[in-house]
Amino acid sequence: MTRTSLVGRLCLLAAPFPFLAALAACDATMPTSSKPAVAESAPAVVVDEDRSGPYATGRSLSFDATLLPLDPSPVKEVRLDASNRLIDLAPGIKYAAWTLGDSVPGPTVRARAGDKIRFSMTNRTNVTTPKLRIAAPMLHSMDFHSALGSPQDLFHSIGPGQTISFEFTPTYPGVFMYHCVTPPMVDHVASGMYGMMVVEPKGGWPTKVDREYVIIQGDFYAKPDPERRKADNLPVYVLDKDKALARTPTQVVFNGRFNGMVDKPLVARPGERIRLYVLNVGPGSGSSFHVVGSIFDRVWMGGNPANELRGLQTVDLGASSSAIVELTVPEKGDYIMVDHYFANASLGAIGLISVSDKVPPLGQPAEAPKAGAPAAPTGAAEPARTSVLMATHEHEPAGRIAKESPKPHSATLNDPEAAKGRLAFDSKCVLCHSMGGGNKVGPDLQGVTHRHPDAWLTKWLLETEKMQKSDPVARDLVTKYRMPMPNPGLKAVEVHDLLKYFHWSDQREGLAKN
Ligand code: HEC
Ligand SMILES: [Cu+2]
Repeated sequence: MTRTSLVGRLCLLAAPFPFLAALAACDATMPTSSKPAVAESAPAVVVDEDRSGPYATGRSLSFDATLLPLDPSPVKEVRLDASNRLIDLAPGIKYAAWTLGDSVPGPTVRARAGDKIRFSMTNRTNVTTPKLRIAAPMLHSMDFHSALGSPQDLFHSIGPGQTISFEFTPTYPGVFMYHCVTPPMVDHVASGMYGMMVVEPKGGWPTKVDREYVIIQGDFYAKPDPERRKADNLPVYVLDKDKALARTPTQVVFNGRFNGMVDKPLVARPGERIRLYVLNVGPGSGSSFHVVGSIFDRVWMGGNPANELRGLQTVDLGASSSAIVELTVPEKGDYIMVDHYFANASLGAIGLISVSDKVPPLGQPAEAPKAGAPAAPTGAAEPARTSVLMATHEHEPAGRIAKESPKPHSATLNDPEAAKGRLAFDSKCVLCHSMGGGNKVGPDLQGVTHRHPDAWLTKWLLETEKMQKSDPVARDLVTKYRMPMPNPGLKAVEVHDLLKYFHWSDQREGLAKN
C-alpha cells in the first residue's frame, strides 16, 4: 500500500547533469573516459513507507573505528535511516544529535570502484523513546560525494514516514563524505548527519597494511536545551546555531566523541603498518592531522593513490576533505593522533594508537572479549562484527585500557554540578592527574577531599602560584612533584563543580571499601 512518486518529476527545472564516463577496464585510480557515458540510472523513488527495524543495515558497513574487510559482493545493499538520538558527546553532555544510520558519525560504507550501491533511507525522525530519542520531525536527505548524478533527483529531501531509494556506481576510488544536504545544511551537518564511504581501486590498494582504521573529525556547537529537558538525569544539549555560524565549536571530536579514542585507543603491535582513512567533516573547522611519534610514509590525498605524497608530518584537511595515510609504529608506546590546530585538540580532537605486544597478532581473534576491550582489529568474523555493532549502537561507556581505574568514570553521576566538574576534570586535569589510577605528573586525586579541606582546595585552584610560595603544605607538594602545577585558570563556579565531583568520587570510594 505504498504510493510511488517519482521525485525526478519535481525537479524538471534542474538541468540534466551529464554522467561522466564510467569504469569497466579502467586503470586502478581513474575512471576511463574512452567509453561513452553510462546510461543514467533510474530516478530516485520516494514512497510513503515508514519502515521499522534496525536503523542501519548492509554487509558493507563498519560501525566502529575498525574498518572491516571488503564485502566481495558487486552489489551492495545499504540502508541508513535518518533518526534523532541522544549521544554521549562528552562526559556529562547528552547531545540531541540528528543522524544517518543512528550513530555519529554514521556507519562507514566500504565498496570497490564499479560496485553497484543500492541505497535506501527512511526518515524516522518522529520517534520518541525515553532516554534515547526526542522526536524532531523534519525533512532530511542523503548526499553521497562518491555518486555522480542530478542532486535534485538523488539527494531529494523526504519527510517523516517516507522512504527514498536510489542506485549509483562509484567510479573514482577515494575516501568520500556522505551527509544530509537539506537546508540549512550547516544545521544538519553540525548536528551529526554525516559519515564516510571508502571506495577501493578496482584492483585493490597498491600497498599492504596490517590494520585499517577510520578517523572522522567533526565539530559540535552545543548549548543547554532551552526547554531544559533531561536524559538519565543529565541536562540535554542542542545545537547552538549562532556558534555554528560563527564557527566557534564547543567540541571538536574524532568519531563522534570528545577525547573518544583516548578512552578507547586504537591498537597495533610494534612494527606494524597502519592505514588510516581520515575525513574532516567540519563544518566549521579545518584539521591538520598528525600522529605524534610517527611520520606518514604515504599520503593519498582524497584517498586516491594517484595523489601520492611521501614522508609528511601532517595532512591539512578543509571541510569535507580526506586522505589515506599510512604509517608504521616502530615500537611500543602510545602514539597520539591529534589535530595540530591545538585549539581543536583541546576541544576533543585527540586519540591514541596504543602499541604493545599484548595486542593479539593478525588473523588471530582477540581472546574472550573482555568487557569494553577494543574489538578485534582485522579479519574479524561475523560475531565480532555484531558485538561491535551493538556496542556502538547502545553507546556503552567506552572501555578503558586497564591502566586507569574505570570505576568512578563508568558510574552514573546524577548531580549535574558534579557532572560538570567531571567534565572539567576530563578536559583540563587528566593530562597530569588521574582519579584512582595512580600518580601521573601530579598526585592521584582520589581521596583529595580527605587530604585537604575545601577552603584549601579552592584557594589552591584559584591562587595556585600564591599558595606554592606561601602555604607550607603546597610547598611540600611542589618539592615532592618537582614541577609547580600551572594555574588552571578556573572560574569560581568551575572550582565549585570540581569540588562536588571530588566529594562524589571520594564518597563512592568510601562505599566501595565498606
Ligand atoms: C601540567 C600538569 C597539571 C595540570 C594540568 C593540573 N595539575 Fe594539579 N597538580 C600538578 C602537580 C605537579 C601537583 C603537585 C603540586 C605541585 O607540584 O604544584 C598538583 C597538585 C594538585 C592538587 C593537590 C593534590 C594533593 O594530593 O594534595 C590538586 C587538588 C590539584 N592539583 C588539582 C588539579 C585540578 C582540579 C586540575 C585541573 C583543573 C589540575 N590540578 C591540573 C600538576 C597539574
Ligand atoms: Cu538532515
